[in-house]
Amino acid sequence: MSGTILITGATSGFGKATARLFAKDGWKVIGTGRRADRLAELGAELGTAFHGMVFDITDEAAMRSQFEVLPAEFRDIDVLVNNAGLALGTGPAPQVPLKDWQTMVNTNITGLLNITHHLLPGLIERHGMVINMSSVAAHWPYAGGNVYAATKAFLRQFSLGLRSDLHGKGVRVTSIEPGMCETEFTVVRTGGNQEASDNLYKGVNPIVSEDIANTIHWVASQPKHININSIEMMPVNQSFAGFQVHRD
Ligand code: NDP
Ligand code: 8X3
Repeated sequence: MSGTILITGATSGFGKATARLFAKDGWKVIGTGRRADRLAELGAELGTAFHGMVFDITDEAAMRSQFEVLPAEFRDIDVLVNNAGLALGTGPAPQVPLKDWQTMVNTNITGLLNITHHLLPGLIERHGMVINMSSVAAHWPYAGGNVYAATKAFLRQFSLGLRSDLHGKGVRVTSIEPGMCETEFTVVRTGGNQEASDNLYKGVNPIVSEDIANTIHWVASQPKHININSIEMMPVNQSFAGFQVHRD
């Protein structure tokens, strides 16, 4: 199977690896992100199979204007991968600036909803697919996860709700829920601290972006009558711990 796939957040990590894999497999790939230079590099690498769209996903008007100038050969989008997102901060809730909470909600939820709403009519027409990048954080609370984890729980539930509402329309929806994966995620989360990121993943043998790209490709390659509802995945070296108990 091949077609046209739009991947938000294709300048780095999961999105970039997914763009590469699908282009290699003969798909037309639209990649989005704020960093124009990264999209231009990817365009130079992938050639005419790739179209870059530069916009901040929190800016609805900018997103819409990019679709107005989308070349005709990329307009029939079959698969939307809602991947752009971020966490800000690892501290407990009372220490997190309100602005960081707002940025996470605006990016991970509002931006994702705007683009999904914009593309849904075409996805319904073409019996397409939506793949949302949630997280293990949607299921497993951890200290410092607060609003980031809540945005990812929203994504999982939105995916399931979308499936219900699109019942009978032939549109497939999947929530992918990965654990620790070494990308720019922790560098962004820690405000640019590469050392903190290196330390977090040291010895973990974490998921890598290509693993996620393979998972997305597998989901998109299922026969038309199969919907993968959700996939939770972790590195073998990550698992669960117990509750914390405070004693007075
Ligand atoms: P990266 O930081 O490597 O990539 C994030 C991508 O999101 C970039 O392409 C970035 O593009 C884009 N993005 C962020 N904010 C905006 C914005 N305001 N407007 C447009 N694009 C934006 O992280 P990952 O690849 O790891 O993360 C991808 C997704 O996977 C995220 O939603 C993350 O929450 C989720 N995830 C990550 C896990 C991990 O351990 N790494 C585990 C589970 C889920 P640009 O900066 O150019 O705008
Ligand atoms: C990112 C995975 O475990 O850092 O969503 O929250 S985790």
